[in-house]
This record gives sequence, structure tokens and C-alpha cells, in this order.
Amino acid sequence: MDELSQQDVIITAALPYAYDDLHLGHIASTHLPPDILYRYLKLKGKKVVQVCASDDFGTPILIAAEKQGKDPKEYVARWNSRFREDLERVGIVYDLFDRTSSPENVELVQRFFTKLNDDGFIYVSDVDQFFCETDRKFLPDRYVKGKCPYCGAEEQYSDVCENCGRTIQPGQILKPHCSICGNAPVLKKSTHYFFRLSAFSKKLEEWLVGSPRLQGDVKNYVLNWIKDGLQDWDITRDISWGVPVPLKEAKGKVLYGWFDNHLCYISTALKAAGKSGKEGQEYWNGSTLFHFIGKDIVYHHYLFLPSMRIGEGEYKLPDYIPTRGHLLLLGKKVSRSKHWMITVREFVDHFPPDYLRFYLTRITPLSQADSNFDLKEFAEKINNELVASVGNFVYRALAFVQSKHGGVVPEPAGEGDEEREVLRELDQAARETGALIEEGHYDRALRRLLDFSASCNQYFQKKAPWEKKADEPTAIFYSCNLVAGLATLLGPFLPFSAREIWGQLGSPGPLDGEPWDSASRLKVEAGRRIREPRPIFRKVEDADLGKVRVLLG
Ligand code: B3M
Ligand code: ZN
Repeated sequence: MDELSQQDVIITAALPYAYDDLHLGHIASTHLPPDILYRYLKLKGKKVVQVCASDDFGTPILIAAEKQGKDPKEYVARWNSRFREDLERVGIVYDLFDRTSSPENVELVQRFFTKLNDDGFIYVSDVDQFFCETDRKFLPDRYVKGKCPYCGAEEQYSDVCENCGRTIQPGQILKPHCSICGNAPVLKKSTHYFFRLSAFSKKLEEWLVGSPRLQGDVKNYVLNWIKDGLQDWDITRDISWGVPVPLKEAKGKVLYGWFDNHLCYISTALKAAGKSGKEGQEYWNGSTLFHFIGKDIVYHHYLFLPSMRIGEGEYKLPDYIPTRGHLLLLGKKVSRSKHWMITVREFVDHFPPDYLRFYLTRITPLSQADSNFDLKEFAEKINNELVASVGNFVYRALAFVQSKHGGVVPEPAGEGDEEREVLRELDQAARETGALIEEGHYDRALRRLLDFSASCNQYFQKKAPWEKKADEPTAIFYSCNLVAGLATLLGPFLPFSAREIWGQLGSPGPLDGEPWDSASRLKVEAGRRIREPRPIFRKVEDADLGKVRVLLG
């Protein structure tokens, strides 16, 4: 694949806000797809760095910290380690999971601001801001609540109504009150800094049109936004928690979270690779770049991020921005306020992590279409595909070694047509699955492996080692090798189970060291002692599903 001809690859996943638990939707769209790619590319011999971070700054986080009487620094640090724990439990380990408040990022963000400002891409303008005379401070959107001017819903934030979904302009909210002291705020003028997004329309359009690797469905509507005219961005806030605007006259002002957070992709990747300065820039610009996101942050990643990079001029734009839809839960949108949500930790308390990885990968396409987490379908996919196909083949083959050969892989009599055929299929599965991964279709790639698993079962069935005694050692020897091939190819999708299968095969080295392209080699030699086989997967029963229903209330 020519797109991936570069040896260095940098993969990023959208940064979770440091004030709430990761839920299944985060995994489906943002963290699992890159992890599959990352593991695959490493098996293909690429030098890959995968990074993420907690998104630390911003008003909602400051409010949450204040509510708990915590210093925001300490508050976000706790979320950061909680995120890492949760992700690790589903097998997602970044080379570096940093934070947007790291000194490296703050430094890079200020450098970007200065350069963009020097080059005329930033200007000042006065805006109407709520100000609380009791607390003596400006109150950014989230600090003010009131009644929606459109639908009349009470207790809405002053910038957006959660009830009717409309955006509310400064000063429009009815019966405004300060969310700290409850008193009515007044409107006051404050000087804000604006980024000239409008100046980049032409360049953005050229980039979008000239980048065939960007997702077509997303590109089209981003191009429409550009056609409709881009608004300049208010990039400062009058709060204490953020990257300080690096100008003497801007004391007390910080940069808006969306100015600093995506730059953390760059600062963190360079930090993970141990590179800085000119060398860091060359590394970034010489790498293939992937930014994985969910569809709700398209605007920021297809317009704001590239225009800031174009304006600053030193770091190249993304090659890929794989954008996936939301994960619905039993057909309904996830909602924190309505407690319609399953967190990662809740889920893996009840099911093995690979069940989650398997099911989410199966149902999440490379598109903005939403997918739906359905309990019945979850159980069906695990039971019919994972347990009945993959698990069944692995266990049958190894159980034969155990019971008929004292746990030692038998010597084959020779390689016949059936063996050559199934090995050819393994080779083909490796190539086709790899191609699908490189195209970003992890759902179809996994489906392709399930087809191969079906071929393995057919091979076993045809060889019928339980009755065709003379041919039995050959059938078992080759089956063990098919199991090894399957483990290699399943690794990026189901790392825990693949490792377990590999271990049961009595393999001497770690599975991670087996190159993707070696999958169809005969890796299990006759005479090898295997470990006591145990079923890798167990069925999901109704009682298990009941526990998930309880989580949903
Ligand atoms: N934290 C929004 C989100 O969690 C934001 C993403 C930042 S990516 C640079 O969806
Ligand atoms: Zn409303």
C-alpha cells in the first residue's frame, strides 16, 4: 500500500475531557480502531508511535474541580491515571498517555500563538461577557445558567440548550444566574482574541479537495461549511485554568481549550519519540499521520486544526482523520444526565475485555453512521462467532493433542491437497485482512478472519480425525499450525485471547514478536509439548445480560 510506504507512523486518538469516565462510545469510535491499526502496523514492521492524553483545560473542568473543592491540577491528574487504568483493562496502551497541561504542550501552544499572532492571524475584539459582581469575575458560558429563550427549559447553560439543542448567543439567556453564587450577573465588555479562521477558507478547501485519503462523506459537508462562510474563532477565556496567553497585555486570560488540545497530538508524539526542535519537526513531517475521532468533533479537526497548522507553517497536516459515528445503547443516545451510559470499568467488571473489543469492532464501520450496542446481538455474536467458531476450533485441535498424544504435537505423515488448500486460505486471509485494515475497515477485516476460522472448522470436519485414524496425526499437526496462524492474525483485534491461545500452544517466544506476514508459516513443530488446553471463550448467558441491564437502571 503506497499510503503506508513511510516507515514512521504516528497515531493519535481524540483526548477525553478530564472530568468524566470513559464509556463504551469512547472505545468504539476513538480508542479501539487506532489500537487495532497500531498493533497491526507493528506486526508489519513499521515504527509506530501511538499517543493520547487527557484534555485538561477548560471551564467545565474548572467548575467540576471547584465543586469538589480541589485544585484543578490535582483534579485532572486523578482523571488522567483513571483513564490509563480503564484503557489498559481493554488492552489499549499508548506509548504515551500524556496531558494537555504538560509543560511541553504549554510551550508548543504558546509558540503557536506567538507565531500566528506575529503573522497577523490573530486580532482583538470586545465581546459582551457575563460578570458576577459577587464573585468579582467574568463568567464564561458554563458558569451561567438560565432559561432557554427558545424552548423555555430551565437551568440551561448560557451557550447551549440541552433540551432543544439550540446554540444561545451571549446575553440571550433568560433569568441568568451565576452558577457559583446564584446571583444575577451583569453584562460587561471584555477583550478577547480571535483567530482568523475565515482567512483560511481557500487553503482549507484546496487541502480537502487534494487529499484523497480523507473520508469522502465527511469532506463533502465540511466543504459545504466552507462555502457557507467560516466565522473567526474567539480563542480566549477569562478564567484561571488554561494556557496563559503569552502577551503582557493579556494578563488573566487563557487560551480556549480547542486552541491547545489538538496541539497536544504534536507535543506528545514528539515527546514519546524522544525528539524535539528541528529533529522533532522532521520526524513529524516524515511520518504518516492518523488522527482518530468521533463525528462530533469534525469541525475542530477538519477546519480549526489544519488552519492553525497551515498558519504556523512548520508541522504537516494529517494524512488520515478516521471519523466514526456514535454508539447508541439499545437504540438510544448515550446521556450522562439521564444515566443512559455504560462505563468501561462497569463493563469489564462483568465481561472479558476481548468480548468488548470483538463486538464493538464487528459493529463499527468506517463511516459517520451510528452503531448500536444491543444486548441480544452482543450475546449472539459472542456465542455464535467467537465461541462456536474460533473457540471451538482451537479447543478441538488442542484437546486432541492432549488426549490422544499425551500433550505432544504429533508428526504428520505428509502434506496432502487438503493441507495445501487450507494453508493457501490462511495466506489469503492474512493478505486480505491486512488490506482491509490498511483501508480502515476493521469490521470487515475481523469478518474476514471469521471466514477463515470457518475454513479451519471445515478442514477439521473433513479430516474427521476421530474416525480416520491413519490420517489423524497429519490432521492434528496442521490444525495446531492453523491455530497458530489464527492467533497471529487475531492479535490486533483480541490481544488477550490471542496471547492465551499462543500460550496454550506451548509457544516459546511472545506472540507480539510474530510478524503478520509469518502467519501462514508452519510454526508449531512436531514433538512440541503444549499446555493443558482450556476453552478460551465462554458463552454469554441471559444472567450475564441481566447484569448489564441493571447497570442501565
Ligand atoms: N476533549 C472533546 C471530546 O472528548 C475533546 C476532544 C479533544 S481532541 C483534540 O470529544
Ligand atoms: Zn431550549
